[in-house]
Amino acid sequence: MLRSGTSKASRRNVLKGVGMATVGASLGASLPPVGSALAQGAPAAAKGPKLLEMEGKAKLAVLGDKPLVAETQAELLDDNVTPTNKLFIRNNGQVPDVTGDPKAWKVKIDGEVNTPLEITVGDLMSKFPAVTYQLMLECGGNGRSFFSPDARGNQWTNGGAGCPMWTGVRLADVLKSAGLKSSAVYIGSYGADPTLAGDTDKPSISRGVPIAKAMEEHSLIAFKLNGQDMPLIHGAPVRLVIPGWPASVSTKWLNRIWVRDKEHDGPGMGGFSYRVPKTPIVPGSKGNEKDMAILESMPVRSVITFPADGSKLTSRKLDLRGHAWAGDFDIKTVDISTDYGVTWKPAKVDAPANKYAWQNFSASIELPTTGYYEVWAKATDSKGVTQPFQAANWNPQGYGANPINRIRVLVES
Ligand SMILES: Nc1nc2c(c(=O)[nH]1)N[C@H]1C(S)=C(S)[C@@H](COP(=O)(O)O)O[C@H]1N2
Ligand SMILES: [Mo]
Repeated sequence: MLRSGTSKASRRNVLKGVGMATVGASLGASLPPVGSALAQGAPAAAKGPKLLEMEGKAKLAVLGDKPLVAETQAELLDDNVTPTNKLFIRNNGQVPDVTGDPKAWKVKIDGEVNTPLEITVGDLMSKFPAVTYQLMLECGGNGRSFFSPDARGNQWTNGGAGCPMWTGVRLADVLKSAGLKSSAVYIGSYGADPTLAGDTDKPSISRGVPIAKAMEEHSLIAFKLNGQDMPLIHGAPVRLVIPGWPASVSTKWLNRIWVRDKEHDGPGMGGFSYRVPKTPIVPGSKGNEKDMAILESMPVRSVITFPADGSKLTSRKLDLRGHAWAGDFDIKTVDISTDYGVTWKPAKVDAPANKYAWQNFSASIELPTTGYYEVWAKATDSKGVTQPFQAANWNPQGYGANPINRIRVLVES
């Protein structure tokens, strides 16, 4: 059977209101799901996903309990700067015990360096200049639910992403102070989180990036999130933030950076993990590990954050907005269609706050009649790469699904 690449969650969706300006009340859960094979709202379905109950966090959609994984519903991604309470959560193991003076926490820098260091957070803060940037954090599996057939893993819609403010020191400054040997080609990083089974002597995940990426000015050892001390769930007291690439390289609870003379080989670096096929494979097939390449830059993506999927509108005039981003690259254009992709109109796209920040887009559209519409958004990056109509380049663990974004609205007369 041929299936569309819509999210499983969205098929359960029904129209719902968000109670704002031109947006009326909910149509209610009594209506059958609207026939929108391609719509892809956040999984706020009739029954709905389990919602996160955690102090300091919004009611994010829980994708998994053990380990804890929660995504941000599209309408909760509306802020220009993602508030801490709305930032998605992705753990691979357990949350470590982080007690005692955060400034005494140690990060080891070893491997291909002239002077191995064991540096405290206090020294990191006092010896290196602090910088603050708005940086994308996006799970490598973001969009996975749009793959058909299903790919293994957490069924993210578009909410495994956020763009908060991060403060920290440049990873480059720290690596330079240890002195990189000419043999240094890659870093592998480690956090203090025990595995799901509770092991503390092996990492739950340990990924890394080539030295060139680590040395970029936006690659940080971060100690603040939105101006506050790093929350425990997001990696206290310090974490890596290496924007543009799968967030699995942004190690939380950072306690070691191993400078390598070859590609890092920790858990999460081999097999089908964070890898995509070099040449497209048959969807649903096993694939061959040898034909996979490490996913580096994340792909181009757009998300309409207002109105919410399933909104009931009281006017044909719709002021919509959202964000678009493209890994290591900028967004060139975002186009909007209200006729299933037959015609497109350009949205207004703002410049990013800094490199690696998402870009806001907005559009004022006039829907031709009352009734049911899908509103589609399609971003194109600075290389001219655009979002496909369906999740493309299927792969066993489901990375890089970035189909055009679709929401449903109903305009009442
Ligand atoms: N130590 C450690 N770091 C980690 C992880 C983890 O499980 N352990 N998960 C990674 C993955 S897969 C993602 S998507 C991001 C999620 O960061 P967040 O929970 O702060 O949103 O953290 C990354 N860093
Ligand atoms: Mo992730």
